[in-house]
Amino acid sequence: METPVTSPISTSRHGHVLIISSNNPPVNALGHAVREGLVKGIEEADASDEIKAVVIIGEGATFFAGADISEFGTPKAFAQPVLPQVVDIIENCTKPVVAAIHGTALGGGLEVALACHYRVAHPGAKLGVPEVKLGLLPGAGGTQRLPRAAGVQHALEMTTSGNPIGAKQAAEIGLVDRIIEGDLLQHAVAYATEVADVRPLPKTSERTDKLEGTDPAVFDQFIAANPRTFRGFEAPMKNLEAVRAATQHPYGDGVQVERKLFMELMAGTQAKAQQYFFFAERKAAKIEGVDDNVKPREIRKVGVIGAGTMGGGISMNFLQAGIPVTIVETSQEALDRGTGVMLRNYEASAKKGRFTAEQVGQFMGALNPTLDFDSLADCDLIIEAVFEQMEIKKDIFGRLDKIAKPGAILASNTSYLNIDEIAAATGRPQDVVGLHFFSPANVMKLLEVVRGAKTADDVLVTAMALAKKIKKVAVVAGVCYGFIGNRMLIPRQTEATKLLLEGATPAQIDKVHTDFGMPMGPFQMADLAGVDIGWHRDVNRIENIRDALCAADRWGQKKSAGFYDYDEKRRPSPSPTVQGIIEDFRAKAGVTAREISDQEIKERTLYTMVNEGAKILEEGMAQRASDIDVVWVYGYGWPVYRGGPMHWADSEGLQSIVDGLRRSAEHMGEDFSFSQLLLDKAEKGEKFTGR
Ligand code: 3H9
Repeated sequence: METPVTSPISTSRHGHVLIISSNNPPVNALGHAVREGLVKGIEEADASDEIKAVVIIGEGATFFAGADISEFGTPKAFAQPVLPQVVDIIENCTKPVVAAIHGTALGGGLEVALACHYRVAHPGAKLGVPEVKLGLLPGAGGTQRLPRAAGVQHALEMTTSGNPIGAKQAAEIGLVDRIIEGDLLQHAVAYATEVADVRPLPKTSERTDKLEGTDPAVFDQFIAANPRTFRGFEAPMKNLEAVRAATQHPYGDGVQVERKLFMELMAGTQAKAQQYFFFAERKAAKIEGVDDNVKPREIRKVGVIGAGTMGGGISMNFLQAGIPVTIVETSQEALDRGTGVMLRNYEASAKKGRFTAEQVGQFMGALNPTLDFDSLADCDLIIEAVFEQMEIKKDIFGRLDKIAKPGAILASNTSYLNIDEIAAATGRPQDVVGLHFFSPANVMKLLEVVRGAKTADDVLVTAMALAKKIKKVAVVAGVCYGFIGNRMLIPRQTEATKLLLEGATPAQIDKVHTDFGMPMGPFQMADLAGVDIGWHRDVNRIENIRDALCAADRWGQKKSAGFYDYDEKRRPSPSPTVQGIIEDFRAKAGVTAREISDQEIKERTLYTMVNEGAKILEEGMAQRASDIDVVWVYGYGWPVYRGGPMHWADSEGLQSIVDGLRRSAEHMGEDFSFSQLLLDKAEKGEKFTGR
């Protein structure tokens, strides 16, 4: 027996108003069945004399959050009616159609709303066209209707940034006709009744008022004012081109341009990578082997040990999420310095309009700075953020074991050290977990959640839930040196340094990375983070170029000298001193400089990272290849349009990665060994990431 297919779209009548409601959880994505149902709903309205107006509304959490991304690349995406047809059918309805928006009207969802004759919205609603973040552009008339409704400048900002705006701003710029405080459906029906007889029907596609007099120079000015938006990414420029077309052509022709640009983007590798990454990010939240029913522990108060850069940044996350923080230091001076930095950071954000002065007051008011370690006793989660020394950490965890309340989660922010060893310093290893924040911890979105051998499931679940609450993207990592992100930096750093000796310059190596799309190369990163990290002045041994730089007081940007020289505006230039140091080492090692190709740099610094990622996977230190990609995009700025190292390797072809590594193996010597998983997958023609 066939199961009856129920449509996610239902219609009901309220007087003379037809209500078309969509029930397609979780986000009312505009999959094929929804599109079909919407068209049927409009046909019903057109066919009935009784019906004078229509309301389109979403059930559950939201209005339509866009096209169904999981349909992309499948025949369903092209199954009729496609979204461009649906929006035209809505706009051509003979009765006024009102979009009733709550939650989010995103992408195709906003395009549906723009095709409606009127839009009303709940004050908390958000409206936007995030397609650019998926490597696309609004492909259902959005690039043509948006500038007509909101003007060219807003359309450019919204399409190229992908960031949504709130309902209030949407009303100010003409995207929303009325904000509705009370029951959305009831008021939307009343509004529809109010406008039922207004003719002609206001059609956004027919408007030209906001396009008239557009200065053709605005497009170049916009590009010049937003260079970072356009760097490396293909989609922002095509969004801009589509909006420009709205100012040059009548609607029907503009839509043709939009379609062509949309299809070009859809066929490209960037859109594939960015869509892959959308799902990768969401998958990262899922923990293998943990039952869905495991409930998180309640976290009402957080303790942080150490008020340095990390401890302060970590605390800020919780304060902003409304969770009070007790921060502990060993000296009043360190405590005052740490809280002073936090306050200054907040004040700087307030100046930029990110927070109000009142919010800053609330955040700082919820911070309890103290020298009394015992005042951590009532915290539900305590995060240690002190020096990277095992003995110190063990001592702290031993003390915590004595004072923390039963069930409190004890976390370490270590970047490299063994969580199991730290946990063994307590009598409750099940409550111990690694929470590796990235610097600056109040800004960087990544959180590595390090799962110890004995970490309890509910501790992991709590860490993941809390990450979401403080707006981080969390990835589960196993216990190994450097976890996922920093571990993959090691081969890159090793080879980059060796390449200097063999004949490359810091600038050449960095350029290969920045041309690839990374925000900076290995040596720019070293200068930013501090060349002296991990350097022991007291040992006073100069074994490598880094030691020599440190001994010459070249600690990086903070000293205006590192691998590069820096001027007073922190602009780098190649350093003859560094070149001299490199040449000295070369001479001592008896190495003759040779010409190094960019391809070799790529093989030894990027392909080796893929190889290390494969080792991490085969050892079970990451749950899935896509988690590694999430770490690198959010933790180190790997260009999202390349999907992350594992997805990128897949798109290059694993065999070509293996071939490149084989070519460079003789130069890498004993520092390099192949991941068996990489070799196997390459041989079988498999991929790491599936898509
Ligand atoms: C588009 O519209 C193209 C058109 O212009 C042209 C067409 C011709 N499709 O994020 P969450 C899933 S492009 C399919 O955790 P939140 C998501 O995978 C689209 N699935 O929730 C997850 O599944 P699971 C433009 C989607 O509350 C679940 O829903 N629109 C879609 O933190 C919950 O998601 C966008 O780019 C989708 N469109 O945030 C909007 N959206 O539970 C993309 C979500 O299995 N979506 N899912 O892991 C978002 O930004 C956020 O999901 C949203 C909710 C803000 C809506």
